[in-house]
Amino acid sequence: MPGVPTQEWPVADATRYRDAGYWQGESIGAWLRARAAQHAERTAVVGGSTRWSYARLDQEADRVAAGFLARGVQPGERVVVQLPNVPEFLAVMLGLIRAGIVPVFALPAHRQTEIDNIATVSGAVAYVIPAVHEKFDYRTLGRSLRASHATVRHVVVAGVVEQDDPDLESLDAFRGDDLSLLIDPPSSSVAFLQLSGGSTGLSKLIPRTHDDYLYSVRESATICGLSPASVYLVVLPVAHNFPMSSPGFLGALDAGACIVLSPSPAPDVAFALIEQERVTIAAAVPPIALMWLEAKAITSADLSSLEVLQVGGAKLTPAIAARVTPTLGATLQQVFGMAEGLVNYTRLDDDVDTICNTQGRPISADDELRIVDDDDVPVAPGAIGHLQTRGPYTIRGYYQNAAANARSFTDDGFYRTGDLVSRTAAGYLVVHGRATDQINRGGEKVSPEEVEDHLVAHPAVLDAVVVSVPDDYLGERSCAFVIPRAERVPPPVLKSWIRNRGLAAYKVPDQIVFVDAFPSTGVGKTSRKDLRGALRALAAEQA
Ligand code: J2J
Repeated sequence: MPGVPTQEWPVADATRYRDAGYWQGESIGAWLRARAAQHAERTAVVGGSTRWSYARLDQEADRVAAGFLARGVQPGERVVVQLPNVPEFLAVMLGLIRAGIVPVFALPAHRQTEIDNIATVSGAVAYVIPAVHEKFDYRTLGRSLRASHATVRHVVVAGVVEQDDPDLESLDAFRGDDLSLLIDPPSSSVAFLQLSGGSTGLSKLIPRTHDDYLYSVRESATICGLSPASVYLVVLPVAHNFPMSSPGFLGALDAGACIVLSPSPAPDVAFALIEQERVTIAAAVPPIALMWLEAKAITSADLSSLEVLQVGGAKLTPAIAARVTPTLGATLQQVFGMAEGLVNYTRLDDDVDTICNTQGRPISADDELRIVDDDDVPVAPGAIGHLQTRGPYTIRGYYQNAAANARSFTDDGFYRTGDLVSRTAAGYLVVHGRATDQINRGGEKVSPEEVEDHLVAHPAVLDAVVVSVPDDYLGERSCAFVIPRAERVPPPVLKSWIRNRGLAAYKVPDQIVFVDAFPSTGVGKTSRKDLRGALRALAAEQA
């Protein structure tokens, strides 16, 4: 079976996970088929004017699977998928996975630099895009990817394609009816590649198997109380791991529930959908939760159907957490997860104190957690340390990236999350920050190195250091300290120059501060890390 080679779980652990019933030997394609048989006529997904039943979604996935195979895309090959919150995303994702073709999920915010990099690292043979979304024409990205990557054989547009455009093909040409080429992939194979938030500039790809992902999805659906009566609202980008799997739209499908795709998290859009579709559960990052809390006072929308608001992706402050239930009437669920695997939830019946002040506890009794000091030695119970984890749905290594694997995993297979946490006596985690320099901008992860590399490429910039500064709304925002060569380029010019380098807008520094020199950190040769620490302190003082 062609497949994506990956850092596998050791045989003893894999056997244990199978024997425990975590890994059930079912592919995601077969799982969808079974859900469709069980719930055929129920509504699976609502997006725009489209409503698909479970039977229809299953059929749409079949058509994509058949179409890509008929066009010569082989099982095991990778396809970059960059689609917004539209039903076609589900058809393409589930169709490719059913065919054993491996989707690689990009976010709609990604631009040429990120897409080039993702295509290179994954060795993609095709790229699926919308025509235009949020006023951005993805077809220009598609053409440039075709021009720069000889290995990309198809750019597939879910939307309008001009007749005579030689570089672009319509998704309709990748829909078929002939399922004779379809072979159910092994459940132990890699179903798709997720993107890591990343603390360095280059994308790290996260290989998730059918077995391990379905386990986390099933358990999450149970923990979050999903049933056929649930209606799950997707307001975050649908390709992100949180709305995909915690319990996400896959958890909704597992339960026979209905998925509602919102084109935007803006209160006017999302609240209207909550009222119309009687949404029962939604997942947000802290800035969206805060925006909803503020908007509740002035909306006339009926939000009474909302039973659970999940918040995760970045730290939710206890003060904002405490406002959720009194304001929205919904139970708050904090979710601390990562695309690499481990997900923690507060439970719906936890007491208010636990819900407001912790980031939850793991899904599985077999999630192994270690909290250690800088030398990997466990800290005293209750003390703050680095979180390391290993378990039935946490990867043992990134996709083809030996250097990152040596850094990010211990010799005994624990993933170094980079998060600083403590654990309560009841086993709940509290997140205190990150040990790495990664900036968590309201749930969107920014690598300082990546932005610095682009800044110093500007002819007027001698050196640049990017750090996080506390922000009431985002939690953290980014600030670039720049040493100019001679003239100071106005910050807006520098910002648009960064954007024009083909970088996602959320990576453009929120603030640019010119300095003549960086502070001395008093430790001889200054490391970037020390420098960032000193500048973070300086920025906090000035704020
Ligand atoms: C503090 N930091 C958090 C939280 C994530 C569910 C939920 C979130 C993600 C996600 C996910 C946090 N409080 N509640 O994949 O399935 C930070 C941590 C973590 C990193 C992972 C899911 N929830 N974080 O956010 O891969 O630093 O996944 O290591 O994007 O986000 O980011 P990502």
